Amino acid sequence: MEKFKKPIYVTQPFLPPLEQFQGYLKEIWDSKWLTNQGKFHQEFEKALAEYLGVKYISLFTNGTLAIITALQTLRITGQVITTPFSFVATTHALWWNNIKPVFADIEPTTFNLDPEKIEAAITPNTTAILPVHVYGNPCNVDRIKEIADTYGLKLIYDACHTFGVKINNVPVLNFGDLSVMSFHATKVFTTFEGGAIVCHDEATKKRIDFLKNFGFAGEITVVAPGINAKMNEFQAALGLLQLKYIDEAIEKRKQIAAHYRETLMNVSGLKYLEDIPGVRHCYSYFPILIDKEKFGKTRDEVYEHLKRHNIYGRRYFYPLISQFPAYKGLESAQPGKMTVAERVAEEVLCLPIYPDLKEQDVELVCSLIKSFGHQKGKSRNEISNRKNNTSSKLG
Ligand code: T4K
Repeated sequence: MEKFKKPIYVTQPFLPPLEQFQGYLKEIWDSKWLTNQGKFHQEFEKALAEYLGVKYISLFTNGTLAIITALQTLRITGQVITTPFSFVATTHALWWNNIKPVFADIEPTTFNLDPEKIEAAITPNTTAILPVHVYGNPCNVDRIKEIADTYGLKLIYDACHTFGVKINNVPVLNFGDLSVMSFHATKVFTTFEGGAIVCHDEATKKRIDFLKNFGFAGEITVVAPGINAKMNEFQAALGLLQLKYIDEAIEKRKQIAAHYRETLMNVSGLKYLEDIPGVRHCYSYFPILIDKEKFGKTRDEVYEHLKRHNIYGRRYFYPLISQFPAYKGLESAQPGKMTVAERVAEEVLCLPIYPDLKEQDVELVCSLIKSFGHQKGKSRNEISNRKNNTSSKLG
């Protein structure tokens, strides 16, 4: 098959019309106010809280500094239970706070921390739980809250994949003591780089705001050894503008996910996640699991095959964080302890998904995958017949 002329990456940022951003740039230029709680920072913070349906939010320069600061905010020490199946930044944030990560296994259905494994990992030194809503799919928030309450543990969610996600109309960000977001270029909602912490009371927001600004509580008052993690005016201006387009962007992602699901349906050896009833998803990633026996090829073979055709899927999250040199010596990281996470990390491949991805590109990715395995699954004709006969999910 002919190699695509233009590479297709796992993601591509969704950007508003440049002319519209230029208006914001002009204002920044004229005011000469570039950062430190500027006009756009204040406006964006307010508008974002409203959009997300949360009471208090503090903007950050990126998600990693936001997780580090979230742990500082609650003065977390000792041991924290977390998932090995995430981007390294989740665990690195613990390391930067001199906290010992304790890894627990994930659920086979959502790839999120398994509540029962959390409970089994609790020791007298455990102070908090740091789960991740992986790929934007909500954790079992009720059961995890029950465990945190029972054992008196703090609960910080890494919600870096979750933008606008709701469970039965309740924002997922409202669960836990704090939730941390990322607005990196590869995320559903981007401010170039960026992040935020969501909290539930004014006093906590105040502490977060001090900590992200070197600990300053006034011109000459420093209340804590804070860091510099402030979002600047360029990021905030882009955020303000992005809010106008985000619903449209998520809707397009939803259509792409539906298209993948229809086209890859019934391919032996391939699995994908379904939407969870009652959940408003944001479709940040489209992971598939490849069972090498049933599919006839390994995940890495499929990954390389797509690469040869200029399609760059990603093996998020392989290797597991627990397999990196900084963490692999930990007792909880030993091979064989997290069998679900180990299997998922070997089988997962995230396929390209972003609002501007074309229908024919989705078809091509799928047909390259299907023709590579030893079972072809449904043909395109079968699929288009199905689309004509049923109400299409693509609308
Ligand atoms: N917690 C979780 C669960 C996270 O996933 C992340 C970040 C964090 C915490 C930390 O949040 P931040 O501090 O980053 O705000 C990317 C991102 O850098 C990282 O933000 C993200 N998770 C992670 C899952 O993915 P890489 O190294 O895979 O990105 P990169 O540069 O290879 O980009 C992937 C593809 O995206 C490229 O092949 C092309 C496309 N791309 C990328 C960039 C940067 C673009 O089209 N435009 C761009 O500007 O880590």
